[in-house]
Amino acid sequence: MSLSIADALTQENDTEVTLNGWVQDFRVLKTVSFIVLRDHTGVLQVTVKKDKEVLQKAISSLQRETVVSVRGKLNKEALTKNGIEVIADSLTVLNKSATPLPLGVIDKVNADIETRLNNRFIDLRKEENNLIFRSESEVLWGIRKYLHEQKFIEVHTPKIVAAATEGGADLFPVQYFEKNAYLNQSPQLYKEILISAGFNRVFEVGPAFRAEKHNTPRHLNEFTSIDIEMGFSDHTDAMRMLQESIKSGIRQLKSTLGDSLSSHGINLPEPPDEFPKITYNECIELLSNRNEVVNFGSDFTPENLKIIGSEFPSFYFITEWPSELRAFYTMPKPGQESLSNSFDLQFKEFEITSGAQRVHDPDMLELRFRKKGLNPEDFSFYSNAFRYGMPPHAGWGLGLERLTMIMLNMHNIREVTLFPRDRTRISP
Ligand code: AMO
Repeated sequence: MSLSIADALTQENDTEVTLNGWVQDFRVLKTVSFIVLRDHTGVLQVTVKKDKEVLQKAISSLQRETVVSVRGKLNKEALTKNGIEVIADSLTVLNKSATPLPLGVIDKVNADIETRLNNRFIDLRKEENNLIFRSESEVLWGIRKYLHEQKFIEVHTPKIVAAATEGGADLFPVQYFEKNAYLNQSPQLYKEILISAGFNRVFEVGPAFRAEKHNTPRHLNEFTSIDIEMGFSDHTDAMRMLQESIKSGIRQLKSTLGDSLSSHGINLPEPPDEFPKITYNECIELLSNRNEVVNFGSDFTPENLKIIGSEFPSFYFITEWPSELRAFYTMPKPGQESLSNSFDLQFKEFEITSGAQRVHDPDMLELRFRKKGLNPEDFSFYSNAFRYGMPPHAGWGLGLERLTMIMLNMHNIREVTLFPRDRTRISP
C-alpha cells in the first residue's frame, strides 16, 4: 500500500515504501538524478542512482508536475535538508504533465490574480494557497463542533426561492418552469420558519447569492454563509453564541495548522474573552470627535469603518443599528423604535457578521413589511409561520470567506475563494 510522504517520514531507516505524487522538480546529473516529489502532506527527495538504467530513462522523459508512483527504500541519513530521502527502485509515470505549465508551482514570483484564478487547479498546488483552504476547513469545523455541542442541528434550505430575503434589489432571477424564481440571498426566512417548526436551534452552511454590481476586494456574488437561528432567545444570546463560535473556530485552527501558518508569516488573531461592544450612536460620536460627520440613518463608509476599527485591535460588535438600515425582520428596540436589537461583528474595519433579534409578532411583521414598501402577500409562506405560535428568536449570518480573509490577513476575498464568482467571472 502506498503511504503519504508525512507517514513515510515516520518509518524506520531502510523501510520499503511506495509514494504517489507530483514531480515538483527534478535534476538529472551524470551519476545520479533527483526528484522533488510532492503530495498533499509535503515534499521529499527521491534519489535515482546511475546503475538503475531503466529508471534513468524514465527520469529523462519527466516533466514538472507529472504524476508518478515511486517505490524505494527510506534513507534517514541523507544529505538533504531534512536528512531523509527515498532511494528509488522503480518509478512509474501515472500521468504525464503537458509543457510548458500555465503557471509555475515553485516560482518565487507570484503571477497576477487573474492568471492564477484562470489556472486555479495548478495555483492551488502551491503550499501557501493550499493552506488557505485547509485553514478554512479547520475554522469551519471548530464552529460546527461548537454549534453541535450547543444542540444546534444542521439544516439545508432551498436555494431556489420565490421572494427576496434581504431587499428587492440584488437578486439573480431564475426561470423556474412557468414561474419566476430567484437564487436565495440568504436562508433568513427559512431558518426563522424552522423555529416556528419547533427545532429550537438550527444552523446552515450554504451558498448565498447577491447580484451586487460592485467589484470590491470584499464582495462576491456567490459566498458561503454560516447562519444560525435560535428560539426563545434575543440578540444578546445570539452575540454570545457568535463570540464563542468564533473562538472555537480559531482554537481549532491554531491547534491543527497554527505552526504551518506561522512558518508562512501568518499569525492568527487572539480573540478577547469578551468582544467589546459599541453602539451605532457611539460610533457617530467617535467619528464626530475625528471631524467626520455621519447623520443618523446613514450607513458607515469604508473610511468611517477604518476610523472606528482603529479603536479596536480585534473583534468587536457594533450594536443598536437604526431600524431603517436593517431588513424588515429585525426587531425594533423596545421603547426606542428608531433603533433595533441588531448587531454587526467587526474585525478592525471589516464587517464579518450581521445578526439581530427578529420580529416574532405577526401584526408587527405586517407593519414592518408595509414600512419597507413590501407586499405582505409575497411573503405569506413566511408570515403564516408567525400566526400559529412563533417563539421570540434571534440569529446571525457569518460570511465564511470574510472570516477566513481577516483571520489569514488576506486583502482580497478572491484569494480565499476556490472558484470566485464576481462581477466578471463565472469560470472556472
Ligand atoms: P448580511 O446581508 O449582512 O445579513 O450578510 C451576512 C454576512 O454575509 C457576508 N456577506 C458577504 N460576503 C461576501 N460577499 C458578499 N457580497 C456578501 N454579502 C454578505 C458578510 C456579512 O456580514 N440574513 C442576514 C443575517 C442574519 O441576520 O441572520 C444577512 O444575510 O460577512
